[in-house]
Amino acid sequence: MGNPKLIIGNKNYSSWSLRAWLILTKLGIEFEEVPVLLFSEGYKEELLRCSPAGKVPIYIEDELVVWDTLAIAEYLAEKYPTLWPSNVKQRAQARSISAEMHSGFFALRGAMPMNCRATEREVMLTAELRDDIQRIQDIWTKYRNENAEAGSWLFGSFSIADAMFAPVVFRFNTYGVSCDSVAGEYMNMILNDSDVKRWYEAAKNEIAVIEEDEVGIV
Ligand SMILES: N[C@@H](CCC(=O)N[C@@H](CS)C(=O)NCC(=O)O)C(=O)O
Repeated sequence: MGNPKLIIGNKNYSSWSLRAWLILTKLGIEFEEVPVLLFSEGYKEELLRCSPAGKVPIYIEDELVVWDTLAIAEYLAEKYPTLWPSNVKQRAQARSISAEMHSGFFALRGAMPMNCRATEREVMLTAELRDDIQRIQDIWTKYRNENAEAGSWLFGSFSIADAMFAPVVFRFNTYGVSCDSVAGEYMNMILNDSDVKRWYEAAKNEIAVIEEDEVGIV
């Protein structure tokens, strides 16, 4: 039995890769990172050789292949239950906001693609985009306020919910979205997290450019 593998895309652009990577990294288990440059020649065939969905992230443990971020997160949480809050009601809340992120926020995801190394980008704030931004700040504020005494993550300790929102922090940073106080503190905490910083440094050193994710240049 070797170490598990995580196939990820470009660190600068692949928000789903960041989520799965952060979960594994926070567990502190050894795993092998296998980078695939998205949209480079042959990348799709390479992904399809590993997973029928042909998308990153892909988690491989011996014969087992798990794809799709939420499925990877849930599989890991079965083995490492601390990835969800221990309280059943908080667990339901954490799952709700994680699922909300996984299945929604299309205005934000469309208009503000993750581009970790880019700064001072500006995009048009449509009503739908404003609503997504507000909803995310409301989520951060509510759970930080409720769990402030338990630690600095949404539910006190790090959980899958924090990983789900980590790429949003990079998005807000790139496109100059400022947050209210409690949400702003949470955003800064994530930006200063040592693992998130490690991802960011690697993203900055990448040279591949995905043109369609280079938006908001002023
Ligand atoms: N629902 C999937 C989405 C995965 C996804 O869209 N990954 C993107 C990168 S962030 C990808 O593989 N893009 C390359 C492609 O679609 O060919 C998940 O949660 O993992």
